Amino acid sequence: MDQIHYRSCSLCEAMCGLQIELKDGSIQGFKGDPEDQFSRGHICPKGPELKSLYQDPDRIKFPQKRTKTGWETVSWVDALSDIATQLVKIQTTYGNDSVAIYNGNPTVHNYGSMLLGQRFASRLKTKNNFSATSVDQLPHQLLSYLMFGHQLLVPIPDIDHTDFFLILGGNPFASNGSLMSVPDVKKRLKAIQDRGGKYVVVDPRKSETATHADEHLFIKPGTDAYFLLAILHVLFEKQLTKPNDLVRKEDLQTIQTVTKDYSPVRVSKITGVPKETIERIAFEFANAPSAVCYGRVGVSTQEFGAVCQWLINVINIVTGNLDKKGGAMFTLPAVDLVGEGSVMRSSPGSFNTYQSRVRKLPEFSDELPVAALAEEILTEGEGKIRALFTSAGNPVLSTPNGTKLDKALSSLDFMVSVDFYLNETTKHAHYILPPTSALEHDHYDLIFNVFAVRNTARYNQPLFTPEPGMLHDWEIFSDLTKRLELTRAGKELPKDIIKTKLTPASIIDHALKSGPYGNKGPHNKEMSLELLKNSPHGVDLGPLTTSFPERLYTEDKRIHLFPEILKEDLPRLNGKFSEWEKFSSDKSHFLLIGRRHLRSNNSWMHNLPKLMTGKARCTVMIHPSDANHLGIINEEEVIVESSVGKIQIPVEITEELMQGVVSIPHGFGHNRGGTNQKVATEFSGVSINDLTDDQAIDEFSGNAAFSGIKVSIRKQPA
Ligand SMILES: Nc1nc2c(c(=O)[nH]1)N[C@H]1C(S)=C(S)[C@@H](COP(=O)(O)OP(=O)(O)OC[C@H]3O[C@@H](n4cnc5c(=O)[nH]c(N)nc54)[C@H](O)[C@@H]3O)O[C@H]1N2
Ligand SMILES: Nc1nc2c(c(=O)[nH]1)N[C@H]1C(S)=C(S)[C@@H](COP(=O)(O)OP(=O)(O)OC[C@H]3O[C@@H](n4cnc5c(=O)[nH]c(N)nc54)[C@H](O)[C@@H]3O)O[C@H]1N2
Ligand code: SF4
Ligand SMILES: [Mo]
Repeated sequence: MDQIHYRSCSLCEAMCGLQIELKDGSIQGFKGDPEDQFSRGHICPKGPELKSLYQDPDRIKFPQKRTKTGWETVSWVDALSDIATQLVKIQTTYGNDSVAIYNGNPTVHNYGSMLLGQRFASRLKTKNNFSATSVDQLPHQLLSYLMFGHQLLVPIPDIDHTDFFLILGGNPFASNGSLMSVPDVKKRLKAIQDRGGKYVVVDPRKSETATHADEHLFIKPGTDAYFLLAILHVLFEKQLTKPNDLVRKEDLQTIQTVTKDYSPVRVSKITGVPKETIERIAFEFANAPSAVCYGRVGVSTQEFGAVCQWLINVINIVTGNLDKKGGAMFTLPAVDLVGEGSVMRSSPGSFNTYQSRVRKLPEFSDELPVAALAEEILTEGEGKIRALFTSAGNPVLSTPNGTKLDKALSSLDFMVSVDFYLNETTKHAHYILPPTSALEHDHYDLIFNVFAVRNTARYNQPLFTPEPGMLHDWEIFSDLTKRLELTRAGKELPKDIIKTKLTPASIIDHALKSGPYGNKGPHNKEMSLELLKNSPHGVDLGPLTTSFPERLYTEDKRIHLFPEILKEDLPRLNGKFSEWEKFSSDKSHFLLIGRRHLRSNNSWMHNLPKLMTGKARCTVMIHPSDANHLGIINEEEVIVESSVGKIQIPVEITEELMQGVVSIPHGFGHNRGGTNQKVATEFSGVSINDLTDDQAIDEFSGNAAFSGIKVSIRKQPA
């Protein structure tokens, strides 16, 4: 029987609509859903591979227990009961913080895992709560919390209406956009040009996005904060700023004073961006009918990640482009995680209310920076982490100094991983609890609708029924939460999976109805789960609209243009500038940056054969003149060494790279043994995070600083 199934892809942030053709229950065709008004038929090569993921012979479906003789399949009830017992025992003996949690990136793409996983985490009551946030977008959320009063009030580029788009450290051609859910980004960027606008990319590499931009500016990795300060310097100097009633005059004056030191002349010397270019960009930005500055991974994960996000917000605000059509705007999603009074309002945030034990790194929103995880396991003393619970993450490959974490994980008393692969991280677990894959469960995008360039809502049912006895992420967490409570209370543990009435779908149904577009909400509209079930292509809720001051959640209802606490970071910023002034790139040291590829997804889609064809991807890119100087040729294997480790990797000579800079993608390194991902192992590559340093962080926010790691490159001994 022929049938068509519609769903939203959950692999990256773009939320493309998929149209899946079935014949007799098996997938015959996969394409973009042309009727999805948000993605308009767009799809990338990863979307169809949801099928390969579903069919992957290496995918684990039932609980695995590590024994002396290898992995053994065990029953859910035995596994879950033992886990609850062990966790309670360890916490009773060593305190709550002795059990740590790490949540990886796919958690935020899986609403069931998010909703019920958070409940489980809250029951564990541990301060040692880590996630991929602190190797990614932490600075954005921190600055939204400090400036606008809520960590999820993240300004989103109004790409469909802007006239001038300034992109720093983002490569949406490869990533399909981030903190800017934007399917079909190529067409949307092209449309800016077609309507007479322009987009400019600031990046140490002439990326795919930069290649198509109106202008690309090479910048020395890690110096973006100074570039942004110089832009502001010009804006103030040339009186190009616009008033904003929500901003305090004193803040504006203090910022103006700070920027005085960072003239384009001084800044050009350390960033590599010519003085005239900085001046011109500032003019063009300020004079465009609408403009937006946006910084992503390349500027979030650097030594001044927080300062960068602050300055980006300041530039948008003082040029009159915040909360304005064509500028940086805020979403109003159908499930509102931000609005006061919303049933699903998430915590506005918190900062530095406690610190990590060893290095005293700051907490953000009840989480500690993951760069501290390894040392918290390895450092003896009270409060040491003895057990770890990971879900949907692979921190051995994704966090700085993976080698150290690898070692740390092997020393744990107890570890549990919720994941369907035996990978570089989960191989250390005592239990692997596998959830269903995307096509086997329902989907609502709780998080990426908060970051989307249009307001939309979409709910899709599962395509396939899981094999009998498989569990969804949320079912695993739901049972385990209850089992933990029963164990603590000294009660007998049930011999069946503990089912509850509270399902992810029931939770969002309530939120949809009482949300901004629901019948119990402020505007009495029709939004509900039922409506979404009857709208397989999703519901378009229109373009982003202005929302301040109503949706501004600072206590005084004003924008905190210069958060008091951030002033403490200025001496460090000044100090580093002087260091940069002295820094001269000798030819033996390079600044290392990362990159993404359209057909990869962090560390975990390397086991899907169709995505691994083509040219080798895990290479070190280097400029021809640098390669020449080192006497190395294309495809030659070289040794790249940093202060923490060294790897061997083939060379890819390309003029895309700025001189003195080299680039290696993250997520590779499937050669560690003990895993079971046959395709990934065949294309193993090496891990850039065996070079990145867990001590290299943005000291203010605690976020990892991946951009601009100092490395040396040399030929292999003959
Ligand atoms: N295909 C694919 N898509 C993905 C992912 C994936 O792995 N593959 N991952 C997803 C995830 S988790 C995320 S967070 C997003 C990230 O989405 P993006 O932020 O768009 O990520 P990247 O493609 O890594 O782009 C980062 C860019 O920053 C540049 N860069 C590095 N250092 C610096 C610097 O110091 N200054 C400046 N100005 N630029 C710098 C790099 O050269 C690179 O071009 O992508 C998501 N989408
Ligand atoms: N050097 C360097 N390092 C980086 C980055 C960089 O740019 N440079 N980028 C960083 C960024 S932005 C991010 S987000 C992190 C990502 O880092 P992580 O989140 O730690 O790692 P992923 O590679 O995304 O691993 C995801 C894991 O989740 C599993 N998984 C997939 N779907 C599901 C699901 O539905 N449920 C469950 N339970 N498991 C699932 C996969 O099998 C895989 O094991 O990496 C960071 N690391
Ligand atoms: S761009 Fe992202 S959401 Fe769209 S099909 Fe590709 S992976 Fe899926
Ligand atoms: Mo990410």
